[in-house]
Amino acid sequence: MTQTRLRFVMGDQLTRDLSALADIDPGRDVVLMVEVAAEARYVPHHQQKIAFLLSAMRHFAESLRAEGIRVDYVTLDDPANSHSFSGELARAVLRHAPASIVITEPGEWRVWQMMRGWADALDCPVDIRADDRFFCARAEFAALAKARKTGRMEFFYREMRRRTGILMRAGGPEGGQWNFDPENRKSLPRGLRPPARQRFAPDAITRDVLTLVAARFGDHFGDLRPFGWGVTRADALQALDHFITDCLPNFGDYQDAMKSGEDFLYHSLISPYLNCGLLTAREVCTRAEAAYLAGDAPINAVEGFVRQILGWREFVRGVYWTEMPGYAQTNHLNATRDLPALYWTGQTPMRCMADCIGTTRRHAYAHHIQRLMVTGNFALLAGVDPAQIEEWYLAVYADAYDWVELPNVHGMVMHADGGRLGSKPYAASGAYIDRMSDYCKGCAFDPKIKLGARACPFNYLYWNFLIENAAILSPNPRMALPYRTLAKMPPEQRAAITHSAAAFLSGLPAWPKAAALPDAPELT
Ligand code: FAD
Ligand code: DLZ
Ligand code: SF4
Repeated sequence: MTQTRLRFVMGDQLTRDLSALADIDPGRDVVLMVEVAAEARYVPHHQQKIAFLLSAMRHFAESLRAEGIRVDYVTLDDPANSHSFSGELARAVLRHAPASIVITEPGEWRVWQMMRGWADALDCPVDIRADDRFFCARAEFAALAKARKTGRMEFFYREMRRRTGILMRAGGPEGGQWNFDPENRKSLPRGLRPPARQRFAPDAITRDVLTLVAARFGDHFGDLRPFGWGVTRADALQALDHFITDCLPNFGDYQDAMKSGEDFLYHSLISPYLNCGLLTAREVCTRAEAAYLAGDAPINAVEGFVRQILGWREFVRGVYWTEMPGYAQTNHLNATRDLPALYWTGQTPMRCMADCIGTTRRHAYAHHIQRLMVTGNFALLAGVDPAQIEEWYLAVYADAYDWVELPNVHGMVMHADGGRLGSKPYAASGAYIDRMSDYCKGCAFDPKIKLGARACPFNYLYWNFLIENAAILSPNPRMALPYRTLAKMPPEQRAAITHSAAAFLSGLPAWPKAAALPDAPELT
């Protein structure tokens, strides 16, 4: 009899076309899937994130079995479970004595390091295959980097448009320009209600998982219930349909808007599905392009959406794999402050922070501008240690894996990479949040006041950040404008800013002290 090949599929590889499942022979091969506590605990993942992944894994295993494929599935409550990938592979090798182990390369450097030791440790050949679910292969990005075509996201993105033909017409960009971002910065007009979002009622498998997660990880951050994420490919396709029909037409206009009580606005909510493999980037971009070609969504919306996936998502992955492991080690702005407890408690009188952390707690989700311009901006201005804020982002979002979280936080938010990802830090004062949201109305602080007890902390923290980092940031031509303004400030004003910031920051560890989290909005 021909010897078994063991096909090892991890939780973010739930794609039937995965390279590790190509050429599978149901008569000979076994798929191995393992639920292990190490993956839930290497950072303390949000309870909904763990439940989402475990339920999606169990449903994926069912769908393979329905095809007649043998699946060896180790559950979290299996008494013999060693609770690590390496330990479970070792046990599976003893069970199946395979001729080889077939795997798709992982999404995280941490697992990549483990994986490279498996052939020797298990004394079994390991066939590691490329993850071809991305538009740009790791080697292709490295080659583009050598050819100096990956310096900035925008040029990489244009190259990807040309290579894929997505949103291209007669060799040029559809709509006559590559980027419609300037049209995509509207705040939400009063009276415009975003559509109710589709959520998925837990089935028996998900209900079992919810019970398991509550018992084992009930001490982790985040509400476990209500749980509304889809957990199958059919669910994910339904969520995509709903987005394309009901939200995409307005996605561009209100991409940067924030509103309390509106956790999702017109965003797609598909990142957890994309990142665990239930949707592919190609099908998502194709669907959005088709909506544009059919006249169902305007170009600013469709281009804005495609840019996030074909541009940003591919770009951050490329940067991650070409720059790791050194990428995670840099700390360009020498930031060292401990992560304030308010990130876990959500208790703060700053309404914007309380709202964004509340959304995160309720859904294991916050949209991009909340992550970038509220919780991210605050960590940047407060000088939080990059490693600590990175761990928070990796733990709390259902879509977070190191390859995508790290460049966004280390690079885009914290500028800890010295500008590899973005040419300048996205630092902003309270005026930005006031313009793009309704958070400031009803906040204990006032975005128009610059100093003093009622001043919005983002105001003096912003100028203090510029003062503290002047030696590093002022030579950057893209920072010339704020540094010119700073240069015109009288010394006593600068001293007052420094004083207010120091007083605020030294009081931060004493928070939480006020403001309960906002009530959950209704989900339908
Ligand atoms: P939409 O707004 O509908 O966008 C569509 C899709 O574009 C997303 O699903 C996502 O796949 C992609 N996308 C958009 N922006 C980015 C980006 N900057 N990088 C990569 N992909 C992008 N995204 C993650 O998938 N995982 C993370 O761990 C993650 N961490 C982030 C941390 C910070 C500090 C910031 C600023 C952004 C982070 N992002 C992350 C990017 C982005 O915020 C999320 O992809 C997005 O909010 C997911 O919600 P959505 O599906 O509704 O996205
Ligand atoms: C995030 C996660 C969690 C919580 N649990 C598991 C698990 O039990 N089994 C599994 O295969 N994957 C899990 N994952 C996703 C992994 O962390 C992810 O596949 C790796 O980080 C990829 O590099
Ligand atoms: Fe946030 Fe400042 Fe506005 Fe309050 S005033 S909501 S702290 S930006």
